[in-house]
Amino acid sequence: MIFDFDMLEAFYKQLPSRIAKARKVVNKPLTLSEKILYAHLHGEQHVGVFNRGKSYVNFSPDRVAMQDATAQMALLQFMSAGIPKVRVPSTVHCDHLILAKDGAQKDLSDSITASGEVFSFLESVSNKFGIGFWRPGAGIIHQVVLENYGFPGGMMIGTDSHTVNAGGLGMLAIGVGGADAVDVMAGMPWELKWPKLIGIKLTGKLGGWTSSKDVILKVAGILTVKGGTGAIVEYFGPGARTLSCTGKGTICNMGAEIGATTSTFGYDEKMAEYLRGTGRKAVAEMADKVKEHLTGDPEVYESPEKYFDEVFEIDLSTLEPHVNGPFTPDRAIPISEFANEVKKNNWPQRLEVGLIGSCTNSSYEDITRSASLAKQAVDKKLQAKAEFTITPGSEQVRYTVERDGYLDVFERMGGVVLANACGPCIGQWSRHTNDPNRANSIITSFNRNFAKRNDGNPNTHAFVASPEITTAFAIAGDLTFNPLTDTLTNSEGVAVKLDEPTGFEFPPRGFEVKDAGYLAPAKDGSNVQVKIADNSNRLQALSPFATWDGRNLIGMKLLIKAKGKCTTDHISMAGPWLRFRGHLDNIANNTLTGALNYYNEKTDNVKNQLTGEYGAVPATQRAYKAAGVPTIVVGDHNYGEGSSREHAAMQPRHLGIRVILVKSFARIHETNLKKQGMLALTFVNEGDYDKIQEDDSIDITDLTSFAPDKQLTMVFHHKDGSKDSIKVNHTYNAGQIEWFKAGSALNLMAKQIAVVAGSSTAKPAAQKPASKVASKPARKASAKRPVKVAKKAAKPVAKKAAKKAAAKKAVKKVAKVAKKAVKSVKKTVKKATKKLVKAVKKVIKKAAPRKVAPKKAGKKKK
Ligand code: MIC
Ligand code: SF4
Repeated sequence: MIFDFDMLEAFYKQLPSRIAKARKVVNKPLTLSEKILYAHLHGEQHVGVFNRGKSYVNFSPDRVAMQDATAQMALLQFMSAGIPKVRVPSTVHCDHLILAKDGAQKDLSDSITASGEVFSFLESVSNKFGIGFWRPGAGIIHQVVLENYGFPGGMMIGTDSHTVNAGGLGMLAIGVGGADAVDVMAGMPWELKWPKLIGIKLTGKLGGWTSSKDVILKVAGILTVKGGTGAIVEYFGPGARTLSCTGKGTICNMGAEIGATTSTFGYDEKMAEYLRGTGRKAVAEMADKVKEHLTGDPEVYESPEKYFDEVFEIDLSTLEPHVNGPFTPDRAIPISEFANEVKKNNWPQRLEVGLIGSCTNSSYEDITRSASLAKQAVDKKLQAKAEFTITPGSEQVRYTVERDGYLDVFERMGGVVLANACGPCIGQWSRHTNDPNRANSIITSFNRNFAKRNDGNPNTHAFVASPEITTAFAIAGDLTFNPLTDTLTNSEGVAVKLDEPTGFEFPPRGFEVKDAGYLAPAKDGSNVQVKIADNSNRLQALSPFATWDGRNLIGMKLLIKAKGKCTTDHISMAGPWLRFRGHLDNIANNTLTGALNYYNEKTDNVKNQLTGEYGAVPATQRAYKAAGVPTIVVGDHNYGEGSSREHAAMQPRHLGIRVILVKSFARIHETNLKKQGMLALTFVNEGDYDKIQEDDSIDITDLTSFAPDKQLTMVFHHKDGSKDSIKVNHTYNAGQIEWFKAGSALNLMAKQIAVVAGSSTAKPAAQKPASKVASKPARKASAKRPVKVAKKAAKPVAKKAAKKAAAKKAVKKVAKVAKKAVKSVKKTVKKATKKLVKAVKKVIKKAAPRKVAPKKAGKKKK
């Protein structure tokens, strides 16, 4: 099935002319990323030469995707914007709220019971507002998007950082917070800083044990967790064309771990093959017709250093499999050095669990290559020494691999097949362990491995590798095993070696699925009721955040100075807390509980300056809030790295924290803070981080002149009476400063919508003279036209009346005709008034600061 075909057709039709227009302005060869960016400029955005890393530019993405854990907040915000239907194709996917415990079927039904309230909320909101709904069990958002919605050259946003997965189909797919999704669903422009461009040239061809995952594991090692910040990574070169479409998806997916805005590949035969293989032959045909616009210009790839800000080259033929970790995804270790590293660092050598799947690595290719190892284990009489789990990415993949016998192979090796969902990847894992703090090792084919992420245990050493390497390690149960060179002893005491994995990019018998798990929304959702129970502890309607009072911030207390890594998992932990993602006040009770307090090196233990006592972060902050004392959080580099979850910005806002001051921010988190009306500031001199003391009172003394490109001044008043005054940077543009002033971007949007709706739904002519609000020309035209028409209609009536003046009958007739004429005049006047009201509405809409252009879902309008 092809969704939103009209939108796709219109997009490919207009693509050549849009790119031609950009070429005229830019006047140099274009990268693929630039082509897609220019092709998606918002209708009111001028086409210019934009400054990479500096210019804020408005775009019109083609679609929006939301997963259950972030969709709750996104949709609660959308509901309060007062718009009847989404204006671009949008979907919701239920995948994060499914707890992995006993295996697919039981886990799924238990989770539906446990989170039923949230799933039915999401289902009814989707139904009401025209959003496609993918039920629990349908699959992980990014796999479902790749299989159904991704299209070469497209631009989409999603409320999940791994939305970038769709780069595997040549899209620019970008992870955002819910408030950004609300903008796009409301038909408003979506703002992004024009990104920098990193080019990665791939040569050679993968072979043996190496897979696509190793490309991104290697890249993560090169660029580190912040090396991609503010940049698009564009892969090209002969090696790129040898990678399967889903393999490309894997590479783009884990690009979130280097902080990249997104990653992408040029359209090629592998993508066309994937489109055809997933029932979208017509999309491949449309893309084929404009294929020169769906990849970078030849000149760019011939001399990439002239067109990209940074260029790297990786030879796939010599690339080794890698294992990254523990605790950070950018600690990249080639397999040949891994055993030594394990010993040298004293990491727990025994592997307890191997987990394959997740949105990153759960394609047919991944599963069949891993299954080839599982089959060898069974055939060679090896039983897996570690626990082993498999999470298929979608019901389509699960159904097909089951049909083709692969799940059975895993089970024979001792593996447990989990539901098609995020499960252990996001800490939704009821791990079978008796000590939740025991040091131990696990290895996954997922993408993140921050402390506590998978099982809540801070001493779990989580490593990330390809599904093949993960499977081999699960069989061996030992991290010093190198599957490329070492042997294992089987149940008969014979030393056996695993052969290189083999698999299929596509199912030889094609994909199949009985029920993919999709629910289309109602055509007219106006009568659909969305209910939130008053006493719900899972869902809570949002109240608007307070507007700025126009004054400087004086006397703020330091809530916490976070030391080292402070990811969104540290700010708003997932796992068991996922259940409160729709209830701001409840989830606020986990705020910053994972952050390390600089002063005592403890987590969730900070000084309350009002009492001098130490306590949990959320409780301390609530005490400040109750006392009406504003607070500030100070942090290190890449603050807010990781997830797109806007809870990490909304919770501090809800609890009364006013400022986040750090050495640097991760992109999505910085935007989320701005959107929620917080002040996101960075040190001009990083060394000033050391000047802040635990008992400080802190002021911002020039907030009243908050302006773009103008530093702010902060004063730290220390306990001993001394003080430090420092300068801090911000990246707010004029529009974003308005968000701050209004209390949040949503407040501003609601205000603008109310202005438009308030004026345009005002009663026409009779009750409120339209002429009062209409522009001058409209008023003139409308005033004259009815009179003219009335005169015209009355003329013949007067003639007839004069001729038959003698006859009573005639008089009667005249009266009748005259009456008719008057009626017709009245009708004409009514029509004219209607027209006038329409014109007035148009005028009001134009006059509103931000246009809310009606856009039909499924149709792209530029
Ligand atoms: C993740 O991988 O961390 C998540 C869970 O998918 C998040 C979204 C979330 O926090 O809900 C992400 O990557 O954006
Ligand atoms: Fe789900 Fe994990 Fe992918 Fe996030 S990274 S979307 S939690 S599978």
